[in-house]
Amino acid sequence: PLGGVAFDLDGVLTDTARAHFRAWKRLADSLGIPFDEAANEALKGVDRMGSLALILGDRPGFDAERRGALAAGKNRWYLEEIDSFGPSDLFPGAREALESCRAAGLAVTLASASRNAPLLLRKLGIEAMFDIVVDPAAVANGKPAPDIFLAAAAAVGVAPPAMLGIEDSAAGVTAIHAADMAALGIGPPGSLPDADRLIPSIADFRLADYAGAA
Ligand code: B16
Ligand code: MG
Repeated sequence: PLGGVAFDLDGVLTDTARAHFRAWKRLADSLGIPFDEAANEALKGVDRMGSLALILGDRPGFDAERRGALAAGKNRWYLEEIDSFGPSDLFPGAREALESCRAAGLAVTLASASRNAPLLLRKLGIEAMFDIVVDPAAVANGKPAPDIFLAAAAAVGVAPPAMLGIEDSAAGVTAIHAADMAALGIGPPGSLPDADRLIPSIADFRLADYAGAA
């Protein structure tokens, strides 16, 4: 039976995937590097420095110091994007999904690669709904490595095969499976082919569909 759920944040509970895209696009434009929504798919779920590395590719002239400055600049633009965020920026059904898991007695965890996740949870007004929020700075390897999902399971004492991971990114689905959890994908039909099940949005989440649940 299901013992816990590991939620991704960006693109699952709120539409920050757009905000991240716009901030990366601004950075790429400033460097004259082509970047579009298709290229952005590969960045979803990937941490800040890893995303920057994907954008820069093998272009020369970007040492660690310059990369740090570029990443900091992107984050300032991203913070501008989410400055006005509040509870109304939760995706429809996000709060209900969290509530249904809590009501069923499941461990509710957050497995977001974002270092801005605690700030965003406060803005969205859902920080109290999580039993634990994994600190991405404390795990060795980012998605698609399983570390953040394994850390979520360990923190609540649930065996990974009894966890359901929910993700909007290919890197995240790979990470969930590498952690030996079931993967629920959020995205349009045809996206995330490796997910065990795909629903268009968190509003379509029905806990009973994943049980042996609770
Ligand atoms: P930050 P998630 C990820 O969050 C985003 O999908 C990804 O686009 C972003 O680069 C990453 O967080 C790091 O975010 O720059 O705020 O630390 O999808 O894992 O919730
Ligand atoms: Mg995501």
